Amino acid sequence: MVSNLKLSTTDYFLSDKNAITVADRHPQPIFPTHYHDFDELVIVWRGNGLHILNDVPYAITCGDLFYVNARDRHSYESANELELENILYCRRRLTLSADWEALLPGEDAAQEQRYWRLSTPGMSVLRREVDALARECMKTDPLSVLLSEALFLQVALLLKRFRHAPDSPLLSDAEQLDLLLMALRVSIEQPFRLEDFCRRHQLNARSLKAVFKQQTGFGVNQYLRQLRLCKAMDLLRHGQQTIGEVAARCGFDDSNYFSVVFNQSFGVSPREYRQRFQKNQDGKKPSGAVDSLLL
Ligand code: RM4
Ligand code: NI
Repeated sequence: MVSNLKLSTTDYFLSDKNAITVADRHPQPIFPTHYHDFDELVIVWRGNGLHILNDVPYAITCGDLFYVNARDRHSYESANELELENILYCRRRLTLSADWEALLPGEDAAQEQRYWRLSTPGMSVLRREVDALARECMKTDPLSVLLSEALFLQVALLLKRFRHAPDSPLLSDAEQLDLLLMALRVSIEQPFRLEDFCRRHQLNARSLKAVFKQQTGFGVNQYLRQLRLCKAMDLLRHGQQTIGEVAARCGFDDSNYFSVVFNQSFGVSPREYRQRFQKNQDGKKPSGAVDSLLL
């Protein structure tokens, strides 16, 4: 069934000079199939719904980005607390010289060029920029019209910076680092293989290693060893486990090897280390700390 509902520029734009208008849809209700004589960018902030674009269904939620062209047909068939921003724009009114075609996939673009994902840090940057654009679009004087266009150009560029194809988890260096640091913390007890981790998250091991070294000053295994030894120190200071148990809790399956590594790092054996911190049987005070990590 072909829908003939057409939305017109005259109903949505402030004047015939304004090239952009920001329509917030907080919430976006269900909306029948339609097309427009303007183009629109859709940024989904929260909630979920079913978006049908050119007969292709998309289960949408926060971080989804659509480039909808004037002649594309789309509808919102269901909506649950769906909140989105519609940035409506009129290509023929854009006056700044920029490669708009490359920035905003046009009529000839493939369907895959119309749907992207935004990273979370990208979303927070964009919220601010879209708000500024929304305010500027509310005015009709020539300066504001031009400034709206400049802000729109900025939004279009930022979308390109922060978007990624839906099936590629393009995480920033900082996000990759956070993910790895978290994974290492929960791997104190179990073996950790960077290659497996990278395969699971589709990351490049070589570049992640370089970022890790640059930001922490450690190699990944060196850092993991320090986490494990720290945990061992804590257990030896405060716990009652045997040395074998401590070794196992810190990811060493061989307690002799654990003792060698511990000794190399602190110059004392785990047993001696414990004695320095825990009261002797006869109630004597502990004799003092070995603090410096000789890593
Ligand atoms: C509707 C819906 C449509 C958009 C119009 C302007 O609520 O979001 O997609 O074209 O607003
Ligand atoms: Ni629309």
